[in-house]
Amino acid sequence: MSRHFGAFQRLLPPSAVCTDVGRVNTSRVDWLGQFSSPVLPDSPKFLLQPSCSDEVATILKYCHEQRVPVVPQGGNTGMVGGSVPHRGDEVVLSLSRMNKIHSFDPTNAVIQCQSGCILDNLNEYLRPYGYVMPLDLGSSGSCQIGGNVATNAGGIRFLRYGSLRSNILGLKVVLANGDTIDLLNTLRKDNTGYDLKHLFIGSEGTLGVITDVCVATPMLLANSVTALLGLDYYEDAVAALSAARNKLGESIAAIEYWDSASMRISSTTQLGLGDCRFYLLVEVASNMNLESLEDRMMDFLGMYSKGVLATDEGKKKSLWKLRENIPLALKGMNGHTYKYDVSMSPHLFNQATLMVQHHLAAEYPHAQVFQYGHLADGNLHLNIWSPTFDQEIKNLAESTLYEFLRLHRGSISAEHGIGVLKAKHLNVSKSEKAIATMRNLKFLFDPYNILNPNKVLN
Ligand code: FAD
Ligand code: S2G
Ligand code: ZN
Repeated sequence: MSRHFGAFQRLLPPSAVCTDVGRVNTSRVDWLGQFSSPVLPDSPKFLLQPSCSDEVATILKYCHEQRVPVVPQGGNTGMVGGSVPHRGDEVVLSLSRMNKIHSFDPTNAVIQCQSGCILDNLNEYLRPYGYVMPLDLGSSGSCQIGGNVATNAGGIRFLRYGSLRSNILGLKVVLANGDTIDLLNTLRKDNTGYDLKHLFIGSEGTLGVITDVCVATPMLLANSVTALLGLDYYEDAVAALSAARNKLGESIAAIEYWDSASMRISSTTQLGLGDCRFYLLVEVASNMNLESLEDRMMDFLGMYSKGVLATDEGKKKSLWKLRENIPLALKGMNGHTYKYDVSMSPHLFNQATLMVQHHLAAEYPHAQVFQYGHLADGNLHLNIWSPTFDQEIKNLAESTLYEFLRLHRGSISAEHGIGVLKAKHLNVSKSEKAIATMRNLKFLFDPYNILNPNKVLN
């Protein structure tokens, strides 16, 4: 790899080649600490951090010619091992220095920026204009819009603003051979041939490197009210989903749920809800005055015996913290967490969880199962914890859960993507023909398989 190091030094400005050991080492391990690569004798001891799409094009042109594998990396908060080297010979191409905001058009409500912009920073930039980004994730402090687009990230605002995919108006992408495709445009409507941007949204760095994005931005709403319900049966949570739609309609901003096991690790504070089996967080947001919004929520809450209402920012934040703490608490538990981000009908979440729990209980009584997620999106986050990693637990959990998904035509990945973690299981949710077509696309865009090899398609 040292000959390539010399070449990159010749091809790029010094600031684009990073040899800081700490930075290089952290770039090779994911947020969970579950994916990293073997350190080979010729594993790169540097990472590339270009400042613009031209430098990305220079890098990929060279890597294509020299068959050097590349891992595009945003905030490195991905959950499926897609953002770090897997074999050990890959060069990390970090987009972190590409964090410039090009423009915001308040008439069209469209922001144009480089892909290394951190999600929180974009929200901060938009707030004075009265707009927000159309997604929000627990990782918003470090995930980048380029990584969000590459994973078609979901998050807690999916219910309100739809998929990130539906809010992307344009992209600039550099292909594996160094060609740049400029699909940037701020038009809301543009039916001119195949909509190529959609091939790159959710492609997890395997078809091209996204360098710039155009995103439609929704208005920042004046008022919001948050409520937390305590429920004794899962079926009540699903029923509350329909009741919320009837009572709260278009003002619903988010609906998240979690079980008592998740609550136990997320918080110690008593909320006065007593012991509940499930929790449902419901948030409404609108430009209507706060009193009317509060009345609407009270009307909904009145249907339940255990609920708390929050209108002031501090109280709303503390209710959201209960949900956002769950992944952080899981990561903090000494042991191993097996994460399953899956899609199915909301009716089935608890059944799927109990089935996995039942299959594990006999042989692995120490394994703990947690269920939480984006209820209205049909997106279950089923997590299992055990004191140490156990391949048998992983195999048993996967065979049970993926069989359930096959039976109920669910998806093995709702929002986190496939990465390395699920590449072998794509056929649970996609037909052989569909996978073969994906392979043809991959070959068309990246014939030498230099872009994120072993990710998505194993
Ligand atoms: P990275 O992790 O760096 O990369 C992710 C993938 O995209 C990799 O395959 C990488 O190669 C590719 N990639 C990155 N940048 C580019 C680029 N510019 N061009 C091409 N490919 C690129 N995800 C959700 O969907 N919903 C959630 O609610 C959610 N909550 C989270 C909460 C926490 C606490 C954490 C740690 C993560 C959460 N995530 C969630 C997962 C993660 O934050 C998202 O997948 C996010 O979109 C990843 O963005 P990133 O910039 O960190 O990308
Ligand atoms: C979430 C990310 C973290 C996890 O919290 O909504 O998408 O634990 C997840 O899976
Ligand atoms: Zn999620």
